[in-house]
Amino acid sequence: MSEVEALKSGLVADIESADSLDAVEALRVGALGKQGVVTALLKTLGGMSPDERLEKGPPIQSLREAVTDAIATRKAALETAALDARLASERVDMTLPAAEAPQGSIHPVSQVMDELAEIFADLGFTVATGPEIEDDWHNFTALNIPETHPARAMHDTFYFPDKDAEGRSMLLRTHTSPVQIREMLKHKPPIRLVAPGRVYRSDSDATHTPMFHQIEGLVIDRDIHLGHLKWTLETFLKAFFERDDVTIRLRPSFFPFTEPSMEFDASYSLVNGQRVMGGTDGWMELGGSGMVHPNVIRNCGLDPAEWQGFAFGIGVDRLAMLKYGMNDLRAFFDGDLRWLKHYGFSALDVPTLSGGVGA
Ligand code: FA5
Repeated sequence: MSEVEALKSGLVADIESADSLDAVEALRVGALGKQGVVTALLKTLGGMSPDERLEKGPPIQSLREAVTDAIATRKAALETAALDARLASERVDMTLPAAEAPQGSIHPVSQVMDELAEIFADLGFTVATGPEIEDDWHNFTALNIPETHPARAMHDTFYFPDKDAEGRSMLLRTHTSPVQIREMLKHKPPIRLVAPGRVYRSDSDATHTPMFHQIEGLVIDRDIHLGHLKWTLETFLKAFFERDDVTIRLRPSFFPFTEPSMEFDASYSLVNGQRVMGGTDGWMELGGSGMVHPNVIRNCGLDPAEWQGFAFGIGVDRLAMLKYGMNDLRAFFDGDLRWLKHYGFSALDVPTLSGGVGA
């Protein structure tokens, strides 16, 4: 056997028996590295005559190829074995009891959103959604708030600096009311829906946060009147707070998209500094409501002489505060795990009307 043949079988045997990726790497450097034995042999080719190179070149090239292939094969085998070992050691037994796993909890806002959907579904309402990045027309103009209307100033809007591709001013929606417009344009009445979601305003104190949640309600049909609105709000609040003695106060108000308009408040009492539903210590504003303005119905291509309706918008975070006795809205968004552990809900507490919405 020639010297090159002997070197080849020795190196290939060493590589095949290497027991770690580090050992393969050391063999690679020793053979193919700058100072490696195979590299040294390859370098000798340059000083050979053409005849000598024709004779000695092929065995040296074959040595290089054999060593390179052996390294690649061994490396792949060792990597596969390492992955198999890792997969075996990190296997999770899905049949273990849940108590063994770390437990998360449901945020009160998510819980309340589920409770609201459950109550309104029982009253025959569907659930609709709309975009949080909204255009000026859906958020304001179509809702009977033209560009010069002073009501725009009430909303502390976050505008985007640039217009979109179609030249529209874009903003973070300030309320869920634009979903009314989107749904009336999409579906023919009768309409009976709720639209829960995030809304944004430049506003911050104990009862106001820059991002908060609202749920919109919209009913459009023939012969709808204020009595339907009052019954719906009362029935909903009684189911939500799970008590029949819930007191509501309706106050005349103004929203450009409803006529007449009213705000509704719920009474609370202070127990150890916490606001708890019921009692006479104060009124907490929950939302706005009214009969849908004829201009809004017209803006959606419907005839207000034929179709009437009512709408309401409720602050979901405030509902959660009142029901679960929290006094600072800002804590909802602090991401403090201790707060969540105290107020959070088990993932298995799914609200149902038969089991209790606040279960
Ligand atoms: C509205 O947003 C109207 N779109 C509601 C409406 C809908 C009226 C349909 C008529 C018909 P208002 O700005 O009052 O109205 O907000 C409604 C509720 O959201 C308030 O009553 C309050 O509960 C809640 N809210 C308002 N601003 C904040 C805030 N910064 N943080 C938390 N909750 C807020």
